[in-house]
Amino acid sequence: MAEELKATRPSFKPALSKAVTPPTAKPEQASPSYTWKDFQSDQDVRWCPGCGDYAILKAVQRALAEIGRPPHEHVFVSGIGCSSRFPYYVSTYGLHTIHGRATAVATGLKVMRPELAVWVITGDGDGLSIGGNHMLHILRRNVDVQILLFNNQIYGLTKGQFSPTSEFGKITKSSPYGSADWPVNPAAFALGAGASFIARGMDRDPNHLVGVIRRAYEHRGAAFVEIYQNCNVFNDGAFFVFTEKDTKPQAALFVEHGKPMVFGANRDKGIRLDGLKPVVVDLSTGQWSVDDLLVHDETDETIAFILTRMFDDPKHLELPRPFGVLYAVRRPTFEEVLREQVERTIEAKGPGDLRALLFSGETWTVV
Ligand SMILES: Cc1ncc(C[n+]2csc(CCOP(=O)(O)OP(=O)(O)O)c2C)c(N)n1
Ligand code: SF4
Repeated sequence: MAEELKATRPSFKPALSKAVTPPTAKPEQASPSYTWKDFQSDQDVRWCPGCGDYAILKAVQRALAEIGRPPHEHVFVSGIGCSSRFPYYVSTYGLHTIHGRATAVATGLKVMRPELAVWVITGDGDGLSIGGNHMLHILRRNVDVQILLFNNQIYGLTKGQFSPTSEFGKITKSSPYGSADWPVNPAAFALGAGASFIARGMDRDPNHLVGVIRRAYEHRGAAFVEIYQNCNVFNDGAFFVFTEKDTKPQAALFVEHGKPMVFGANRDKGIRLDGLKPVVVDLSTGQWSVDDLLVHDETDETIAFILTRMFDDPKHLELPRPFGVLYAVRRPTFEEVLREQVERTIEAKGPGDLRALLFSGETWTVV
């Protein structure tokens, strides 16, 4: 397998001078025909029956089949949590690392092996609590890695303590009188951290999720995908208002680049801007038409700000919750910048000599 990896390693030539206008997408892959089963491992899946993780696993396997790269060119890196068991269940390379540190390991891997597709699988606890600091840095550095954050608003693996995304007042075993924490808004956090790609999907809409995962893969740079995942054991129904048939049309807004923001059971509602404030308008009264609505532009940071801030309490929704690609812009990746810097320095100063460097100053012998 190691030989196969070496054989597929292309020469890496970053073109930084074109950093402002290069394509946002990765080059097309030759697409041998894979099915999702080619990405299924022989391991017993140890999630609780009914866990939303199963649907996400299947959606990722379907997306990998559509992407068409051979399994040995993908690496899944995870931290700790139920969701972080993921690398065992995909037949690709994988690393099950330590709590909150998948992003740090993935950064090192991508810098050294930029030709590999590197994925991070993390939970809301793993990625935003103990790993929040590392998440900030992978996003601002724009390492070309796909980050799939499974948000179930709870610690699943450790049996139901509140997490950084749990709602204010959440009663759990570790917050018997209600959590006093204001929750992290993951998409807004990603935008604030300087992410170049932000999207949201849900376990219960796998077709949409496959599309979002593919878009994340095609993006060059850190792609942050928040996925609503039902933990049916410790936090059942946390997202049902957005995912279930009867409430989803009113509660979820599916955004598409270049399209007006329409939602509702009969596509009879829309989002209009009042100054910079998004408001819901009724398209059935004749007062407003589709032409009055906000048109989604993935590259517009102000629109991204508005969309990520549409984060009402699900019990008292005024605005729908947006799903899809909220933001996508191209800027140089960390590994491109680093590699160009190394190449330029080697050109100017020669390849360097680590031993000579280590012995270049004063040295001591410790006895
Ligand atoms: C250093 C360290 N601190 C705490 C833990 C305990 N721990 C394991 S998983 C986890 C949180 C998991 O929650 P989340 O990331 O939301 O994943 P889920 O299990 O819900 O998928 C915690 C606190 C640990 N394993 N290591
Ligand atoms: S505890 Fe929750 S998140 Fe973990 S496997 Fe069970 S249902 Fe899934």
